[in-house]
Amino acid sequence: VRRYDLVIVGGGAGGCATAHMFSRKMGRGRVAIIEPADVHYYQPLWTLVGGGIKKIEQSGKPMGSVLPQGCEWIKEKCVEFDPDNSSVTTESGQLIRYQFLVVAVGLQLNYHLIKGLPEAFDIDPMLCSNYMSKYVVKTRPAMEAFKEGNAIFTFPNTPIKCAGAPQKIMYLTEHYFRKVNFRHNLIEVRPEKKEAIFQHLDTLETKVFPYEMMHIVPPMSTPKELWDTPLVDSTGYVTVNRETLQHTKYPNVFGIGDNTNIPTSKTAAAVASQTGVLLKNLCSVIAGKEANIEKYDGYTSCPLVTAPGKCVMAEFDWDGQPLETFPFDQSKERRTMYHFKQDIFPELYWSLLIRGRWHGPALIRKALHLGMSR
Ligand code: FAD
Ligand code: UQ1
Repeated sequence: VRRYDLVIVGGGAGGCATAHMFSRKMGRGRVAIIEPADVHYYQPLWTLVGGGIKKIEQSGKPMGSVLPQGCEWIKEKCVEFDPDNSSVTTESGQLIRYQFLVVAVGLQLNYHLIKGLPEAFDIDPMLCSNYMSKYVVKTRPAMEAFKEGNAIFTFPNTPIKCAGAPQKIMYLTEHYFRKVNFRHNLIEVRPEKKEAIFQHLDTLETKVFPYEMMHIVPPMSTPKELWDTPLVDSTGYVTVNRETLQHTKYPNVFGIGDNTNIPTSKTAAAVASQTGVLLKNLCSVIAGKEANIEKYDGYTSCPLVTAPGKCVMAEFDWDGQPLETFPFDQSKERRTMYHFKQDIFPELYWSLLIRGRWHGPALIRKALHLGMSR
């Protein structure tokens, strides 16, 4: 049995930032991170990889090079959560005990819930999806090979990460774009006939659409290892206090990022703001005090790339109220905002966010609004 003061499950945006913040504070050997992946991807770049503007290699770094040195990396999947005994178990059966736990396993992509997938991706070059490294590289070639017919862009019937991404790729394929059918859920792909079967969410009627190309956004859920644990609600999301990030039943457990039930749009920008809150509140709990030092305000953001070189920077909270950083009209398409998306955010992500040193733009927003903003 291994024991750590703090165990973090998941080494994506939220988990990696948490590992850095707390191994700095707690010292060498006290923090462990459980993460099976070899590569850490900056997923927001995939919109531009799909659009043919960046290369897939530019979106990833070896996991070992981004996780902190002072933290123990357990390169495995976590398969059991036992919060009543403050322990987790890895795939090889290692039991790991903790005093404090941070859950940051992100979202699972459920392509398999669409009949014919994922196999159809290997059969038809005109099927693509910006949500996975293996399929995002198919998007640009599909656009180029597209001649005429229907280009279909799907949006699933579940919460998803970066809800703006399905439309960004549609804008980037804009001239081929014909017609949008809302409330239609993709349930089957027949690559041999180039047919997509959709079900209407209200009438449950099914409709067959011929497609020439199709960008698929899969249904998403939390990773299955979390289901049926006491950490999650009936929909599988980790139940945390939306302001403090502390678990609602287990005070020594916190959650961050896409896998939580915080009612805000799931983005890395949201994760950045949450890291600052997690740092203060978990430190307070470790010191034997309450988790009420800082409150998350629901900040999230989605740079909507509308064309190469153009971007609308949408920033809002969990009520959909704008929380804009810059003192100009952000609802306009701007080249400067595109520059943030393409060049500044990737840099900010690798050099600060995943090292726990970028807690979102709140301070900049307040300064630029002369203290008049929330
Ligand atoms: P992730 O970063 O997904 O990390 C989860 C980690 O948990 C992974 O490393 C995974 O291997 C690991 N894991 C999973 N299961 C287990 C397990 N059982 N045991 C151990 N480890 C496990 N955000 C923005 O802010 N702006 C954007 O423009 C933007 N665009 C996007 C475009 C696309 C195409 C995509 C896919 C995402 C985009 N996002 C964007 C969203 C952003 O990438 C996510 O919100 C962010 O990565 C969430 O961080 P996370 O730590 O919660 O999860
Ligand atoms: C952000 O902080 C961030 O993290 C580096 C992103 O990358 C994933 C973003 O896409 C956005 C929009 C932000 C928010 C920051 C500003 C300055 C608008």
